[in-house]
Amino acid sequence: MDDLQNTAEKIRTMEIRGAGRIAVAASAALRDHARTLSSLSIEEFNRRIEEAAKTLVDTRPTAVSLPNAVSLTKRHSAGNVPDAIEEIVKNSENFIRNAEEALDKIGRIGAERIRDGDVIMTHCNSHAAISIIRTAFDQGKDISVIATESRPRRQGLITIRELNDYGIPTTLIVDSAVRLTMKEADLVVVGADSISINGALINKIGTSQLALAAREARRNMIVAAETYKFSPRTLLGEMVEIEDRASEEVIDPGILKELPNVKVKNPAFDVTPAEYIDLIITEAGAFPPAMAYTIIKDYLGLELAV
Ligand code: RI2
Repeated sequence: MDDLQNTAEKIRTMEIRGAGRIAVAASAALRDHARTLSSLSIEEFNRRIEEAAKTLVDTRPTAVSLPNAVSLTKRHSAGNVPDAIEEIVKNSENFIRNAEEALDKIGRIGAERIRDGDVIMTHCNSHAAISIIRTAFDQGKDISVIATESRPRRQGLITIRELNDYGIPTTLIVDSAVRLTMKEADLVVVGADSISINGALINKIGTSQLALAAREARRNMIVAAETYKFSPRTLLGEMVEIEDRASEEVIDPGILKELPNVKVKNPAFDVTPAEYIDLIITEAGAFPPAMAYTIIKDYLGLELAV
């Protein structure tokens, strides 16, 4: 297996996961792949780059960070291969640097919303959400976190480990305890896999139940999302596809075999309507979800939609 296929496989199996991490890994894989194609004609080079881009994008369908990263990395205007490689390498370096800086900026901007004494509920494992929590903690705010387990892959266990290592007091709950526990939280901070033109959030399955419970308990629902997690394709009316994953993630295949009348449904993401979201923290500032169109237009460029 070559390096590109290897990265694609790691994204597909979720060895590399998290909307931001898969975007950075895909951009780096495309950059390295481009470097191996230096002996080709420009036509063949372009064809192979398109092929590689498709291999990466096809690994997981929901997080728009992946196609956005690949599109921003692969575009070049060169008429020869050395210049094309140079442009692609530069694109990738820019993308990866901006992605890293975005996480810090989101942390700083988001921490403004966290008050001393706040209890923050979070879901799954989001580097952007954790950046906010960690920055608030580093500022000396006395905060604590309620983290969901996030079945079926239990990424909540990654979150509690990270928070523990930073020294942030954390309580783990099962996903079904969200509503009961919401009254103990002051606000919710989650990440994003995609944000559509109408400001809807597509994030780990169960996010919308946090949003419902937060609304009911009158708690703020805050989303931490780099601008490259906004979906230009939704401008054209395209829906964000919700990834259905294998039943083995939910139940032991041996047990399922004994139950011929049972099937398993394992959607990996859900949609939280814009009305349930109070604020989206990006590296460019804090926006209400109604500003999604402007963010796509100003920070991504409308040409990514086609
Ligand atoms: P960051 C993850 O998806 C979670 O849904 C998380 O909220 C989102 O990506 C954003 O994560 P998965 O890859 O980019 O675990 O903020 O399916 O790390």
